[in-house]
Amino acid sequence: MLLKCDKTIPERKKHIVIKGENGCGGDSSGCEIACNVPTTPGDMTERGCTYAGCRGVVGGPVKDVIQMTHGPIGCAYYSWGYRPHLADSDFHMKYIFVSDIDESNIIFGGEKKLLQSIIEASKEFPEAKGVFVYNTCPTALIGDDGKYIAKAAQEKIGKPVVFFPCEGFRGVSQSQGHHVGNMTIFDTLVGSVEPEEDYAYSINIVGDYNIKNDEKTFEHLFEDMGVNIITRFTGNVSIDDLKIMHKAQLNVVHCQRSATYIADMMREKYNTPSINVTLWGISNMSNALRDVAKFFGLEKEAERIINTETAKIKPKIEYYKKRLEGKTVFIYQGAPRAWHWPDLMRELGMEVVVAATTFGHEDDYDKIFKKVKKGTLVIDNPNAMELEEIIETYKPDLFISGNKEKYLAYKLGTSFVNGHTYETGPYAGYSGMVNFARDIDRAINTPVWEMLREKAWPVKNNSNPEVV
Ligand code: CFM
Repeated sequence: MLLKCDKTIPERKKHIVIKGENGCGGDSSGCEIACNVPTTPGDMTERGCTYAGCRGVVGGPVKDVIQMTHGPIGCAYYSWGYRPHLADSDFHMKYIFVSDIDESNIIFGGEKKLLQSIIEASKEFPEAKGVFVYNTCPTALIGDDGKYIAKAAQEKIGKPVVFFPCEGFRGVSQSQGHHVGNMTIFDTLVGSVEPEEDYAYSINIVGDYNIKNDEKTFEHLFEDMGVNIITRFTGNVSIDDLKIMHKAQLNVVHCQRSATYIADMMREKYNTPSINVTLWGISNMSNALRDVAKFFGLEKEAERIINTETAKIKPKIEYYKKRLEGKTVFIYQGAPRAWHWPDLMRELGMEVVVAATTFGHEDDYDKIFKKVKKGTLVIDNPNAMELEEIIETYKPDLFISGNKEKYLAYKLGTSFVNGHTYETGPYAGYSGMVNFARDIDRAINTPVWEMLREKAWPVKNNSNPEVV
């Protein structure tokens, strides 16, 4: 379908589908939506670039390496500090490193400057265990050989220097950057050391970035069950952990958009099996523990933990459910959270009426169509005008989205929860579910919205806003 604001971009029609209409069956059969394709020129997409997906999402959380951008200072500045992928140290969040390419380097080349930058940074921070170098559009376009420089720098400083060919223009969104990040880490680090220890009952958590300490909500549950976590890919992880990932007996894959690649590569090379899980929500967390337990024969332990943990949070969830029952939600996330979270909404008695992703692929939309009800609007890569029209038309009780959309929601008098960087968090696991419910309750039921809406709605319904 085409929204009113899209008259000048008819290409958007293929990206907007209502479940249950035009061949998109109620059982989700025949639901087709255009996705993971280039954005139409002129359409003000909210997508990020390949560099953003590689530097910001996959490589950036590694806590003990120098995170070096090879490019203009702006690329580095805007990749710094916006995503709370926390760790038990803050080196990776506190400092920003860039080769600072300028006009003269564009003309005469930036390779020397990159080499100098790596050497200088590693002298300044001798405690860093390596250097990750991320390529950007300009340095790729002028043909700098970053891979060669990384090799030369590695010999000079005696520590791993990993070059990520993640120049921004490489893909249609940040999703391509996830892929480059996975492939580079797999090719350069995984399996580069062979420790002798016993790795029985060991797993990797693949595709969790420890947003606002999400991992703290579920790591201890797996450990209580008798399972060791070797590597987190890549939240709160050391470069040393990435080197021994291949020792795990099972990959437990959480974000199935940004990290399935490495699990697939490990299956092929090391025969490491993997299972997909969702670590948000009560029944999802329980199923994740059950599935991992089944693999290791620890079913009894899993049931013990599930019973204790669910009993602990039950009264709180029931309290929030009473306050949230029947509320409608618009979820717009990068991709997987738009299909992970309808389950959570259901557990709180709420219903998703619109679901959108910035860079979802076909498999993400398949899952969304399976999880949402007939009549739900599903939209790919929405722009700000579309978001505004949707909020005004559907008037959801809650909009779950990110920093870019936060103030749009507030201006339209709509309750908002930040699903990317979290208001408070963490939101994963059992205890995180209580935080999530609390933040949703605060957002929806705070009296300030009623007062503001009285002022906001008349503006929205007035055909001549200047006179208001
Ligand atoms: Fe995976 Fe993510 Fe997401 Fe993602 Fe992201 Fe994120 Fe996200 Mo923001 S890795 S795809 S690129 S779950 S930063 S921690 S919240 S868009 S839905």
